[in-house]
Amino acid sequence: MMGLMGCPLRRLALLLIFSLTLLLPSFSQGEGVKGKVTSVLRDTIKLDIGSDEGIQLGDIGKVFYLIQVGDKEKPIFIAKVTITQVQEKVATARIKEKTGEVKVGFLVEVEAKGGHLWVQTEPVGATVFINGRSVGISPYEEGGASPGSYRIRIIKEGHEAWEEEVTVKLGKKVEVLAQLKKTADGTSAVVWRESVTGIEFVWLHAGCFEMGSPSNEKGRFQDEGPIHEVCLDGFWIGKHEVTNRQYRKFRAEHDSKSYQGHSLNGDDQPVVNISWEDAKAFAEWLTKQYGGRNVFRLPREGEWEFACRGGTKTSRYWGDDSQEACKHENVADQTAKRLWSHFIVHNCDDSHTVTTTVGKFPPNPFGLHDMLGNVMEWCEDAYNQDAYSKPQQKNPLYTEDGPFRVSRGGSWYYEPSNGRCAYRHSDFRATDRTPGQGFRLVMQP
Ligand SMILES: [Ca+2]
Ligand SMILES: [Ca+2]
Repeated sequence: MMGLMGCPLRRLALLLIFSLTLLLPSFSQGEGVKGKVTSVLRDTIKLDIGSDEGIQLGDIGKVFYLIQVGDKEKPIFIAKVTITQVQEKVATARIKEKTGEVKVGFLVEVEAKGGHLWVQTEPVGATVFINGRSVGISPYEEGGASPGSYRIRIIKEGHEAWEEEVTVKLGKKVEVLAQLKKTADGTSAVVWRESVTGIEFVWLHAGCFEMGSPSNEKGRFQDEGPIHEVCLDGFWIGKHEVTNRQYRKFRAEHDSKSYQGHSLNGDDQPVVNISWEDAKAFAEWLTKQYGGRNVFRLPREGEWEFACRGGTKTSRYWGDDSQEACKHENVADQTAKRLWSHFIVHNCDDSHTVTTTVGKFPPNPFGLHDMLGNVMEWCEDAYNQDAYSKPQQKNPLYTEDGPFRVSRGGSWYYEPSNGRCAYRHSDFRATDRTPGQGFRLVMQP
């Protein structure tokens, strides 16, 4: 875990009585007078503190607000400064923002208005996110952080993601040390396991890809073109399809049922017989469990296809030949055909009749399992067959009114043409529940 250390909170309140007699003849220095501004040179000022209560070594990097003259309601200047050097009684500060002209004279008040956040990691060189925004590479320092709570998440390839919520207080230094654990399987994927349901999320870096399929792709449908470039911000996506066990943390009574006597309801089988609305409700519920600090939702079509391809350009993340599918995914196969002769199947045998335990088949290049096969996965988008003729390049989402929602990736139930990364299933309404339909979640950074 981490170490959280803070210096003793010390509020500096010093008084400046510069021009005191002119402005406030009746004002007395009082206890707060601690020193003076001894020089001002462009954006650098020197503060002669002259007291043990003055600015100390530990204040380097901190941000303070200086308010000149005794009347706080009508100060001559207010400057936001960062302490850059402390030598015995004299501190040097850099002016960051100011109102009015900073002058040499007695200090009215020096007040710490910010805190100091210092994020260190072992090993260094990890990406630091603060409140969902990537802020830099560790070690990372932020002087003058506004008081409040900060959600810090740290990721580094080959290591488990790390996160903690810290509170920055006025004038206090918060030091965060994240000791990153190497991933157990030695892969380079960054995985974060959320604790309410146990879903594991894999971090996908921002990137661009060619969305859609070429006109000569076998089994292709018209709505998969034209191919167009899509660029995405980084996001987290479920390593697996959501399982019955995970879904039942939300709705304990949920029953995924069975298909012709074959159970779909095992704890580690993917949840099915849930509508798009059910999947959305699960995401909203999980978001609420984190008080909104982590936001979960369905993948957008573009995110889903980017995740499925894993950097590949073939129709499947493992190649093109549908007869090879049974080594890589749970598809409609010869096992199913023997029971249900009307199935249109892949010409191979994966030995699973219906859904199987998630993660039984090898991952794609991004470390994601069952992106193709097992269950078809709901996406956030409304289905629009012409979506690609008016493409959105950045983080696309199609939300037009209409009853149908996109689902992706084929399943144990569907013919080979459906089991391609570019395939867009259009038949299901937001309220439909079927035995081949499940989902995985995305978590926003
Ligand atoms: Ca199968
Ligand atoms: Ca799937």
